[in-house]
Amino acid sequence: MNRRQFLRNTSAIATAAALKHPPLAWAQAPPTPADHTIRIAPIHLEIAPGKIVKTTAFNGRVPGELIRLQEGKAVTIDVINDTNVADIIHWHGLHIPSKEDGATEEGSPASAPHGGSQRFNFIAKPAGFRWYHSHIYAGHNLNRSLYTGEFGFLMIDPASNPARYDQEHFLALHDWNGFIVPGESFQEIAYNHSTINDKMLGFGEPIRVTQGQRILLHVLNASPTLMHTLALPGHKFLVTALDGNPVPKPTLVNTLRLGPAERVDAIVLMDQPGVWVLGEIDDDLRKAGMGLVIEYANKTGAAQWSAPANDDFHYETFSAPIPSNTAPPADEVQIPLVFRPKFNGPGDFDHWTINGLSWPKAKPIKLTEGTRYRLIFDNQSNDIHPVHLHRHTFELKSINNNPVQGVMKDVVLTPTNAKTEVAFTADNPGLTLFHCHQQEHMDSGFMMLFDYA
Ligand SMILES: [Cu+2]
Repeated sequence: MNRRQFLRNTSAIATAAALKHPPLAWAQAPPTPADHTIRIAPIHLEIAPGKIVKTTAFNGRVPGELIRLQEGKAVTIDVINDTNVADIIHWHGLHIPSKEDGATEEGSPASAPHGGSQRFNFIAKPAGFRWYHSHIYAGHNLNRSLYTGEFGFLMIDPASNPARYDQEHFLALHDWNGFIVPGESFQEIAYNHSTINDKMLGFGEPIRVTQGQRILLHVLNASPTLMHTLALPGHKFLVTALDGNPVPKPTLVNTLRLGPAERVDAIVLMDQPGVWVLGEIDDDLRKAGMGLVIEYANKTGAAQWSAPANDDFHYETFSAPIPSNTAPPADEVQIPLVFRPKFNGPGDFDHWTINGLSWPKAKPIKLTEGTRYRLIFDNQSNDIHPVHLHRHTFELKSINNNPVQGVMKDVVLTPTNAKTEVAFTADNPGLTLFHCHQQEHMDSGFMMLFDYA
């Protein structure tokens, strides 16, 4: 609170003193109570008995509260920052104005430290599994932004919901206590612990099921930097939506693979009684805690794990039939975007460039409202990048020359040394951020803006 705000609030101090929280330094006076209030504050999170992670989180819990909205309805959300650094929350996967989107690069205001607050107003759309998370720079500070517990589920329910299921579970994958591993020529980030929601494997409540039930899983990869692949021995996942958008061809698969920020909706038919581990297929990550127990009624004993027959998760699997002519339409405007690392000297992270330039030097690319664009991601690196376009949904068109049709997403994993094509209609004027969702890549320059002419 600055001096002016302090004076303005003096009369309220007597009242405020009786309250638990001090008067708030509102950037804009809040006229009415918000529908939701999110307080960002430090917490001690117990991810297993005696294993405490010191982090920051929303409303004292990880993930933050499930925000459930009705498609097409207006919502107000207050964000209050009780940490000691500026922070901002991004509403990931929504088609909302730049000012409300929660990215300072697009002009959304951050919340000042020590009680600074911000009110967000928007119409909830499109329907589907979205999420919200800190969108602040972290750099080498692995206690900020997506390295923390600052993430939560945001579900926008459609006007009519045809899905049939007996139980619904929201699962967020996260890695904790990141540290920098010095490499010979470049640095990497590793983690001490992994969790699904707030608990390591074996320490959370199991998902209790009965034979014949259909369990709907909403899985979010909220890891700052790691891809994750899950399996459930003896079961398959019927994938119904990617990034919250129904897929053209729901298909049974052995694994769910998610890059940072990706979401998968999948239904699992419970038809193999037992006690099972739903977990990371990577043994080290599963042992670090990434998993949870699925327990059938009247079954006891240690949870069983076995590796899946294969890792069969590919975007193409869920595609609509491929048309005979896959050439881009004549009126589609192509935008090639080349991703390359720039060696930054020994002992530092690589920097990342899009068409040769790193943020903030990259010039915004102009879009014309109503035009259809094809982004051609040319990943000339040995890293898989989960690239994210704000405020829009795109259609996957090809992955490494394999055509895809009708799969709608807001993040796509672009394979190494290959081209990935997506198409979208410029239908939401305003500054639009595009970046790699791998926190360290994003912080090392892998970011640019689109703007409307
Ligand atoms: Cu990246």
